[in-house]
Amino acid sequence: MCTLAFGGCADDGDGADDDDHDHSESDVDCSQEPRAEPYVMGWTKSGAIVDVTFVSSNPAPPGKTENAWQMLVVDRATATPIDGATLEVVPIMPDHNHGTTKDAIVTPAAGLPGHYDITPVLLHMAGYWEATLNLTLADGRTDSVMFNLCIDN
Ligand SMILES: [Cu+2]
Repeated sequence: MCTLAFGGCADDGDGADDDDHDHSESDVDCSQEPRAEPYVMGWTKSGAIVDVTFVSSNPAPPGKTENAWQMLVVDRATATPIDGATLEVVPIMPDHNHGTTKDAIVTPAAGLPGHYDITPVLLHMAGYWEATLNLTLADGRTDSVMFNLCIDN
């Protein structure tokens, strides 16, 4: 039995990814989720080295589906767009101890300095998600930012 108690859902030991949540999504009310921030174009999170900004989301706001995001990465010190970075997006639902079931592909957006297309960001369940972006810059430095968002049913 999987509950929403602190610590999330225990693994049932079958070795499989637990996609068979039995907790309800129907009572998700994002207006009552204090951990989440509303999606807006231009939503920016700062790491130690970089600022990462939502240029677009399709759909907008992000939904319970395969989302296509475009992000802008700039150097915080110089406000210069950063090309040549390696990005990885890791969405998790901390209340349920699970991630997503699909890896997003990240590609530099042609002709747009510092812009990266990230798709599909599969948020397959309504509720509170934390999408962490791990970045490795061309010079080997690493940074990360986290977007805290709620997905409506
Ligand atoms: Cu979940």
